[in-house]
Amino acid sequence: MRMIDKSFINKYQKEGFYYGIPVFSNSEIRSIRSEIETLEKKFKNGISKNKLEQYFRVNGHIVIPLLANLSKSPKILDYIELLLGSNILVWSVELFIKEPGSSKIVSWHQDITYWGMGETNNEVTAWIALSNVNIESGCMRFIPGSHNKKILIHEDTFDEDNLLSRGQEIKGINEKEAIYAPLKPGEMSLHHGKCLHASGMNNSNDRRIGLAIRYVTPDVRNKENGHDFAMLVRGFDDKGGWFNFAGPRSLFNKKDLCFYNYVLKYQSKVLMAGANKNDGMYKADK
Ligand SMILES: O=C(O)CCC(=O)C(=O)O
Repeated sequence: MRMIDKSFINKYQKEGFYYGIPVFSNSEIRSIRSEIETLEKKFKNGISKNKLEQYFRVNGHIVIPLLANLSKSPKILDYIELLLGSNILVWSVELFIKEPGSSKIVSWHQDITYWGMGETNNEVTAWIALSNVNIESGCMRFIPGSHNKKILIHEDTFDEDNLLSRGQEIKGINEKEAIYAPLKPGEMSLHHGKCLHASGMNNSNDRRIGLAIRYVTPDVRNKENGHDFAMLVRGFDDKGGWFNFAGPRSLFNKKDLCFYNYVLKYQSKVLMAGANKNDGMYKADK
């Protein structure tokens, strides 16, 4: 493992988030962004029945080698290991894209509310900026210490401008307590699954692109389904609670696309439980 300034650990544990960790150089970020934008051009008409956005927003690591490989990057994993220990799995990889001037937002929420993992401390999101992500372009903001709270009540809004799967929202947050977490291209933030966070519109002239990778340990259990799917990226998993998979064979490989649909159906039972509609990214008959 590289030498890492470990002072972030205490702050992360106290506040539930940490931001501004440099992980990728400008040239690495330019190349990652260009690969993503090449995919957008190539698959502008979608992949079979789905829009490309489906695979960007949900479980991209199952079908897009670029996203799976990024989630295995030692530059990220060395930090995750300091928080979660040496056995690490990837549960989900997602791109959060806001076009310039778009009205897309993310409402106040706690990530693990609908994930079926209970109130675990053994889940961390690494969020990497693939563009300049500042207050103007709609960076995340967090409520320090909120990861120590229970899971709060979320209301489904299904608002079209909300990037979350159910438009879920916690009402009554005191915005004055929020800390903005701007990131330069290539920088990473880390947040705990119960830390309250949100993000605003992109009022800048550039796209705002963030890559969210959800890491878990072998001990985390899906309490609803009993099991869930994850990709082992460091160490080993001898706990039997995750169906481990190896990652994509190739870009949008047919077998991986079938597996993608299987996982989506399986997860949608938990992630959309209790919702009065399911016609978005977890639509079960995809
Ligand atoms: O990209 C955003 O603004 C929000 C992302 C988010 O909520 C998350 O990664 O948990």
